[in-house]
Amino acid sequence: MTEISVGIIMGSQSDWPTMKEAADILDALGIPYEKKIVSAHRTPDRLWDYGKGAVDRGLQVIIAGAGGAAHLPGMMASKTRVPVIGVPVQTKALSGVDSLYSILQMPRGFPVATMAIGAAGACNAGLMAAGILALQDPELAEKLNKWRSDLSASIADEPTDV
Ligand code: RP5
Repeated sequence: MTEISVGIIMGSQSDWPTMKEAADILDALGIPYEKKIVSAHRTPDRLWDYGKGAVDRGLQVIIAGAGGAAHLPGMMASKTRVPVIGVPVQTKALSGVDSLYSILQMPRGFPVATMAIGAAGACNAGLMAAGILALQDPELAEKLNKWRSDLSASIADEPTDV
């Protein structure tokens, strides 16, 4: 796999520590991606251009993370038919419940596949993107199967005092 098939976009530099969890999964599975800051509010023209060009540039999945008034994933879903996976970034003021509700409650017709709040959601967004791509890519499917069984194998039978 050499072509960039996944776009990771986020509303701010401050989202990167969270969104890096998605990038780490894609790195681990050898999936090429790009990462961009695209803010629905601060750079709306950038959002528009990104959505407009997504299909022609060969993107197959977009992972979009934002916090607070988190309009980026939904606006991106309005602009492109490329599937959008939304990551609600945890916020200081409202712990990310604001982000979650902003991303989750899309109107009929324009879905965003919304993950959990924060780092676990970003990690799962990477895995969800991998699962989508693996449907058409047997080599990636094998890698994803191994990643999953390695995770299962790493879980202890019994808890210990730590
Ligand atoms: C949102 O506002 C971003 O996605 C970020 O989560 C939040 C805060 O942004 P900064 O003020 O840290 O740049 O647009």
